Amino acid sequence: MKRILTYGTFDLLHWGHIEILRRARALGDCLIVALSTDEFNAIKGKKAYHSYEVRKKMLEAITYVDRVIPEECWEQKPHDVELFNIDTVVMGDDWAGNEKFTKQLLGLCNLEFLPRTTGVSTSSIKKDLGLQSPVDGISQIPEPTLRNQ
Ligand code: C2G
Repeated sequence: MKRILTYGTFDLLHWGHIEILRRARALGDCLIVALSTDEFNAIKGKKAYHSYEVRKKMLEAITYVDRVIPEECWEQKPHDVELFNIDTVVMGDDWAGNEKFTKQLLGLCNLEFLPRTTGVSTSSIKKDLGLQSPVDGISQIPEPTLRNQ
């Protein structure tokens, strides 16, 4: 059983996210996604449009995703790889060579950086839709209510 792990914010889910998840899953038998929490996004300097809970529900609805776990800090990667017996960590190639991956994971598991899907990004969607963080004074549409059934 080859276990794959990837990390990200996955806000305003788009085709580029689906494509990295599809290709990551195709490299093994099971894909775990470590999803950045709202608190960790603040550390990353990102403000997601959707909350962690909404982003988690959306990822769990994707056929390529077998499990979603929280990503709470940069340093958790070696622990995640050991805990979940990961064969390969997969990221888009905007992370290629980044020490947050290479330094922490070399010798622990395989690392695959796959070409990013061009022409789409969460920031370009936000810009095109005129969605900016509340800091810019643009109010956000309230979060969708999550139903449990
Ligand atoms: N991605 C992609 N093509 C795009 C946009 C994103 O392949 N057009 C990939 C990114 O390379 C990343 C994943 O989709 O592997 C998730 O992207 P983000 O949600 O932007 O994740 P990021 O903010 O880069 O967080 O510890 C690592 C971080 O949590 C990664």
